Amino acid sequence: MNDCMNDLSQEVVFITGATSGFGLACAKLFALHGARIVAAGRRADRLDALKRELGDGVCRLELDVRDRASVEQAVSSLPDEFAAVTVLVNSAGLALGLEPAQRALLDDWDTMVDTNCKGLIYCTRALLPGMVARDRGHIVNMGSIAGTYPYPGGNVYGATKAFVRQFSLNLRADLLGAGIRVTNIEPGMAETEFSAVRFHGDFEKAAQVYAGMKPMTAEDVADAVLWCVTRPAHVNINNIELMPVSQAFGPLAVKRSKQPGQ
Ligand code: NDP
Ligand code: 8X3
Repeated sequence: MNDCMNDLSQEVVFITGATSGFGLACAKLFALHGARIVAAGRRADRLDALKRELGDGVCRLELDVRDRASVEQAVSSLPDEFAAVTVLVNSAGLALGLEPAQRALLDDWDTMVDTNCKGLIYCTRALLPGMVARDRGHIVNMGSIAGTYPYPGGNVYGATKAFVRQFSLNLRADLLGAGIRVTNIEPGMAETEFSAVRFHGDFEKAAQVYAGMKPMTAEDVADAVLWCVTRPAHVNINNIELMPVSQAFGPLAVKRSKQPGQ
């Protein structure tokens, strides 16, 4: 990192999920601080809009992170000025459904594992050798409080985020001495397209999730990512857990029976 901690003009930041929510907010914030951005996502129109807004400092990458060959090809054919990626923000991800495990759709479970776990490791594995060769890099993974605290219907989504937390810690173990930092960000409720995606496009149901409370914004989370990346180079933020003030913990659930002892 530069002497002037918020001058990111030497950074190339590869962001997955840059078409919406946290990834989009990170793209705008890091660009504001002078970084070059590789913006990855599936929706071409969103990438075009971002490119129009941020200009030549953005390399648009139409990419499905679940497609391992495409990830490898995209990373190996980045234009010269974007090829030496210094920061990877793995934000692409999703929750699908809130049904109990016995009623959840297996296709939804597949999609969450393929995106949140496999997509994240494909991008990480593709970019790590370059970072190690240059002895410089920072991987920021988007976990979730759902990876730590269970809740009904969180089943596979929460499990994918527990994977992200442990993978992040294990990366640190492997990368000791390599000058690469790894951070896991664990947000609670933030209003993005997350709930609309979770409820398969039911916007009314999605809006109810945030009714009568003040969720975090994508910008709040991007601010935490920027803070981690702009710490002095010898400091690694392992984990950040952040929640809206209006979200907290409940007691453990107990099933009670009218017949004592059952
Ligand atoms: P959004 O739905 O707003 O953004 C999700 C992003 O992921 C989109 O840019 C989408 O792009 C991208 N994405 C999804 N699937 C793929 C894929 N197969 N290939 C490439 N990109 C993909 O949600 P958030 O910004 O809220 O979520 C970002 C991350 O943060 C996720 O990992 C989520 O689990 C996590 N999170 C969210 C919280 C919240 O309350 N919002 C809280 C805690 C964690 P496109 O569709 O264009 O491909
Ligand atoms: C999403 C956060 O609280 O909706 O990862 O599970 S929460």
